[in-house]
Amino acid sequence: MSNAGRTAADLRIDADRLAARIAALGAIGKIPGGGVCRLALSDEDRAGRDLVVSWMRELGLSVSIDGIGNVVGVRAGTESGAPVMAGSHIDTVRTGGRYDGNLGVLAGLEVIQTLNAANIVTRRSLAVAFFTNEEGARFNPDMMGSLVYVGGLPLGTALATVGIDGVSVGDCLQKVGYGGTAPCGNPSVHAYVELHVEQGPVLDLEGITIGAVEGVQGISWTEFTVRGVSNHAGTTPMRMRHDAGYVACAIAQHAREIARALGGDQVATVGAITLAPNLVNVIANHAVFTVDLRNTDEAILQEAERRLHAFATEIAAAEGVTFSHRRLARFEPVAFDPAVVDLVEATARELGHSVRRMPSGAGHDAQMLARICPAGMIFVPSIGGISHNVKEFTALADIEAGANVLLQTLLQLAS
Ligand code: HGY
Ligand code: MN
Ligand code: MN
Repeated sequence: MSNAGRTAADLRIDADRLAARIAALGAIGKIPGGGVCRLALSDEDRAGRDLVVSWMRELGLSVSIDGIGNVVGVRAGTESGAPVMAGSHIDTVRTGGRYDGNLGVLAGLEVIQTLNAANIVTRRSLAVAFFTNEEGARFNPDMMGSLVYVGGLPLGTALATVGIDGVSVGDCLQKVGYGGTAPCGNPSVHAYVELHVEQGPVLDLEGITIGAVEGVQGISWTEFTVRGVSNHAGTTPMRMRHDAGYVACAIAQHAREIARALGGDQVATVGAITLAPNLVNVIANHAVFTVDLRNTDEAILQEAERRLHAFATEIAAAEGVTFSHRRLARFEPVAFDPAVVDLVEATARELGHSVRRMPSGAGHDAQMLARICPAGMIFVPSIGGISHNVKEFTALADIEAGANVLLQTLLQLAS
């Protein structure tokens, strides 16, 4: 497919070139089943960062790295001033797919390469960014890098954060060599658009190609620590037990009950749980587990949190154990800029794609950029709604459609 002689509005990305970059990045940290494990600031993350930065430089972008390791590549426009930015993340969860985050960054590079090949210079500068630790799976909260970028989390606090493996963000940044010197939040951003796989089942089930994302639901992550009394599993009468494992599992079961009772968009997940001493014949005296609650409605999300804590207090008292809890992440629902949502929807239509408006169930860097500039997102279908799973898959035709919507949306915003 050649863009020779085409006007900006007729430009199209090169899907095979984009697919090749997705495959090349997906080979770094690859795990059986076609997935990827590149936990934030791991050696695999560093290797992925090095590859993407090398592509940024090959495309002539001027690359800056800030104090939390966010990387921004800028392509100058004919006018000075804040760039229009495309971005996402390239860190993954432990059982990640090759599209979550990576697609938005690599599609941004594909847009740059398409414009370079067509010798088109936009009025506003363009930028492509990847933000540190979007996933929050190793270091809480998620969207950490973009939250620092928009001034929502002090850099020092982020650097001091200790991860699930006992090392700090700051130490890991130094180890991987991405503790940059650029001030956080530079450059300021004129508008931000993120292409991302939906990670849910809606577009695939409805046979729709593009999601014009209206906003992101609220997120509440809490870590509970329950302390009981370890004792012999065989000799201890039930009435004499103070079983931390039982209380943890009861709270996990109740989280599911809360989601069922509230219905609608309410979701609840206990994704991480560890018991001690974690032995078949010893009553657990220690349990640490996480509860992820989300809802598009802030008031209902607060009600879910209230019910969870009320139940935890009640069941702990009844079992004679104590518990403490700490907040790992808490973000209210975010609405994207209506003009950007309209633009994504109209652009998808103009390119002949089916499109629908929808919320995002997952958190994204776009929800942080929305604090400092008009922001929006473009979704493409996740087959079977599968994500955070090695079987995550999006068809190349949908990737091509999404990347072309990104190209034309960025051109509109930068012209
Ligand atoms: O948890 C999330 O929604 C995102 O994947 N960080
Ligand atoms: Mn993501
Ligand atoms: Mn993710």
